[in-house]
Amino acid sequence: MIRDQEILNQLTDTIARFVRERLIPLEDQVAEEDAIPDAVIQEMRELGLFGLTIPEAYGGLGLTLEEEMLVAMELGHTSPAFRSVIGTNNGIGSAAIVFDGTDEQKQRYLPKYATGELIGSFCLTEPDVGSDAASVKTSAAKEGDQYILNGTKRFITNAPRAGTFTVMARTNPGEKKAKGVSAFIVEADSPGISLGAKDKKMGHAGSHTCDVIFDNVKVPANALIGGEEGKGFYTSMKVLDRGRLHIAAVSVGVAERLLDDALRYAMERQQFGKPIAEHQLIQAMLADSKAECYAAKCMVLDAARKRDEGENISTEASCCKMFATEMVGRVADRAVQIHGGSGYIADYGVERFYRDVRLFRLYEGTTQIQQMVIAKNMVRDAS
Ligand code: COS
Repeated sequence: MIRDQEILNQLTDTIARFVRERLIPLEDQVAEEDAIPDAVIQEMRELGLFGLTIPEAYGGLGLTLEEEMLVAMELGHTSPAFRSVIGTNNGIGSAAIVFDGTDEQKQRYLPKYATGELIGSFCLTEPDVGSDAASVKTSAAKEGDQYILNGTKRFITNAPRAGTFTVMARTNPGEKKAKGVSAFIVEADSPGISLGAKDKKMGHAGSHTCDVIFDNVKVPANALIGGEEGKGFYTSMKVLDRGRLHIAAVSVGVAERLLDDALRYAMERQQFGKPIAEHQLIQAMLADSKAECYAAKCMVLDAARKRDEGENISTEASCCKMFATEMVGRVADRAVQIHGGSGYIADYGVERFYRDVRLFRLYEGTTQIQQMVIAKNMVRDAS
């Protein structure tokens, strides 16, 4: 749903200009230094980028899902590390509170996420708990009017900058699966929290992940999201439904960028006496990429519109995540191929995107998990 096309156009135009004039020129520097300049983060705050999805009542822009998808596609036109900085506040780092938080939790945290004063991170994955997310081992034992958290969370995006963690922990040790898990909002300066070393990754330089270790961390009872035990896994699945669609939209944006770069190169590069864009085997790669990117874009916008109308889009979100992230993998591979030997050389930036997009098929649920979700829902709906 688009509430006001003109206002949305102003927002997407502003973001497109910011991406083109400010972020793209910094891509090499960010990759080299593995850091996003503080000045850029401050500009993101001023543009309201940390609060895109936070409801207007709490100081955000309250974008509908369709609007968010169009913004995510614009942000996809540059290195994914830039989007990662604002990604958790607009997605997995705030959504549990937006969807299921108490009024008090919303008042306390959402305005600060919206301004970017506070960075939110999402702690689900653990060393032994990846795809089988319902079996989290981190424990939250109730003692009087507080909970004591113990456990380690792994690959936590933005943890080194985080002010809060949404932590999925087991409140009922007798219940080994989903129903035993609760979600907590934990402030990063709570005694007993420590961070592991920054992970060395294949790509996404400038965006940091690390372990978050909880050692007898005491949190007040009102840190329980929604105030009810046993709801944490369900909350995290709702958070991921939305997050998966967002990753699909970013994948479309990155594919558009790669295709622009590949097309421009193919039109300039001459071989056998003419631009390689006039050779049919290059044209096939351009055309396949264009069609697949267009298909992913249509899927993402259709799923977003359905959710804006109140439909459950768990199946569609997984379809979009699976198709769009696999699509951008193929497009990145073809972009390298079209660039030939130059595609393998860092100066052109294509190899960096090739490494960056590999993550999209892994995080917020691997392609195989999306296949499981889709097929499981199909069987359930047909039963
Ligand atoms: N929305 C709301 N509820 C959901 C849901 C959704 N999208 N998906 C599942 N549920 C509910 C189910 O209805 C079920 O409810 P009941 O307990 O009332 O029966 C419960 O959650 C458990 O669901 P299910 O039986 O399907 O759970 P499984 O343990 O089989 O696993 C998957 C579900 C595999 C989908 C889940 O563990 C998953 O998404 N794994 C990947 C985790 C991931 O993406 N990690 C990335 C790191 S976070 S950045």
